[in-house]
Amino acid sequence: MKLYELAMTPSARRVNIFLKELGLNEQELGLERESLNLRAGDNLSDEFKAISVNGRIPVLELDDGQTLCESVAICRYFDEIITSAHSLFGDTPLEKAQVEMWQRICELQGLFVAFQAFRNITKVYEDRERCVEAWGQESRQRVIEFLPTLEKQLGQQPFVAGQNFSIADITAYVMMSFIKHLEITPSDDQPHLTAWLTKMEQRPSIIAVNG
Ligand SMILES: N[C@@H](CCC(=O)N[C@@H](CS)C(=O)NCC(=O)O)C(=O)O
Repeated sequence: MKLYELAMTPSARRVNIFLKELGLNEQELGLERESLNLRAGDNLSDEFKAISVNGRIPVLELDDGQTLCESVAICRYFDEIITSAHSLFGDTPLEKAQVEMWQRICELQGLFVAFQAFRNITKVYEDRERCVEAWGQESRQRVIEFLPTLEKQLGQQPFVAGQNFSIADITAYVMMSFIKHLEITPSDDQPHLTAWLTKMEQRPSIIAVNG
């Protein structure tokens, strides 16, 4: 198996934190890694596009040549092939639905909006997409306006999707660490979000990935 990635990017970080949480032995699993230089356009080549439907990293290439893109799909694959007492996608029917709900909320209203803000404000990928500064600024504002949703939830539950750490925490944490690049941090009236962030930064999986 080979994971195409760029370790510092948010989408690769989602997969890498997930893998650390699973605690699997990458050597035993035969997991190799290949790092791409995205800014130089390694992912724009015909060769890469042939293995990545969305043209982005991360991509997991299986031993039989089949490939998976989309970070959550890759996490789900690892979750299914590894035997563990608890799934980061939830265990009971209700927990699974709650994790799915919060995962989608954090992704659709948080992380992807932050991506739009960063890409359109910094124009980092203007060699490959049209950038709209005003859309970037609007997206940045929408991220700020999403944080109270997390603050409210974390005031009622220890983790984003409820009582247990889940993939929703990984998505929310990756978003919170990424938005520092947009000069967004929790405000003084968001103590639960701040405390949860500190708790996340103490998790061995996150310490390992943050290096
Ligand atoms: N929804 C995708 C997003 C993947 C994505 O946006 N990857 C970025 C790095 S975080 C990328 O490859 N960017 C290069 C480009 O846009 O050309 C996922 O979760 O895997």
